[in-house]
Amino acid sequence: MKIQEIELRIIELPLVRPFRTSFGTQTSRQVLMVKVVNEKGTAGWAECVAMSEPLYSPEYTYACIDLIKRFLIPALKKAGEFKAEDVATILKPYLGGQMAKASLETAILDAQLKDGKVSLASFLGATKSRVECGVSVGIANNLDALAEEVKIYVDEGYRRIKLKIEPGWDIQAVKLIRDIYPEIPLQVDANQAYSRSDGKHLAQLDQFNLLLIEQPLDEHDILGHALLAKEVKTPICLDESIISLQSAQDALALNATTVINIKPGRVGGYFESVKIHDLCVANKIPVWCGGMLETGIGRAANLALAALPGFTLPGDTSASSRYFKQDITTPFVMDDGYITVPNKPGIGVEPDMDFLESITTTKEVIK
Ligand code: NPG
Repeated sequence: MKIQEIELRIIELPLVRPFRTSFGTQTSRQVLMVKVVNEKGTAGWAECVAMSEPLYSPEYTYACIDLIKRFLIPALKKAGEFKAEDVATILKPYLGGQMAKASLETAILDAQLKDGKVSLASFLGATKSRVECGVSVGIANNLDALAEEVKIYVDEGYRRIKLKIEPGWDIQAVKLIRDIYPEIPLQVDANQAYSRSDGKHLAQLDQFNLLLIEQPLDEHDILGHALLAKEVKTPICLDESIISLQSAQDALALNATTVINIKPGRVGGYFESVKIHDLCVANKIPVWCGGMLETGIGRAANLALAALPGFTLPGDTSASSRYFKQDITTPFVMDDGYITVPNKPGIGVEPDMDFLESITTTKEVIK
């Protein structure tokens, strides 16, 4: 394909309730939407999962826009004609920027698959038509509020609960939810909030039969995670540390992780995600699909990935209503704890343009 034009648009979507993690509280989701139009006039869509501030990863919305405009689009234009499969190689000289790169690659892939009339799910090798849904529960104001929020999700049918934790909001919160729901699949996510000396403290979580502890330590501290894995019995799962196939290989070789959360934006796209999936399948490492408060555009693509056979744990692939009163696509609805994987060509969904325009804060078209 050849690029005819690229539209970069920032939207601001309010969240149904504040989402607090160890790195901050979000009340709305700022999203960079990327639309790529190819030489046939076919439009492909993707969203960039970077947040408005560099709190979860070094990338943030305006840095992504700068990278995309200043370096990535010119590199693609210089390449002339290419396929989605070539995008990562074309952009490789520019270091980092996985989220920005993933958004371009995915929009290009969406257009390519639409032209070829192939769904992203079948293109990636999906074997499931629906995927099991988990939900991520933010840090609450108090234990009563936590129990109340978890009850809403359990009643809605979510099949796995993930509690956000940080020092001061961990053992008691987990004990409370485990006491109320002795059987429910439960896991925790620290977003790097602990340090190497917290091993004994975190080992107290072993009594609650958790599926995993996600990213307890700094993203660069692979050795620390390997040491921690010797102190706690609960499986360690890396998220922020896994930014590529190489980092997944290293973390596995060093026994720093026994479960991996794959987020396509964090690793530079869906091709890299499938490579990590395949590595994990070959090593009998369970994987699950993470979430970054995606709109229906990003959610659709994540569902396609989560339908691959190695995704044996429920992901953060919640219904649209978990985060948004109104989504920018037809909302993803959960039925009996599952969401149906889109099967139309490309990512399988289109934005509602009227609604998209109404929540757009900036927009520019690059020819
Ligand atoms: O369901 O989309 C979702 C959110 C799941 O907890 C979730 N995401 O650390 O994994 C995370 C966290 C996150 C959200 C990270 C937003 C970065 C931005």
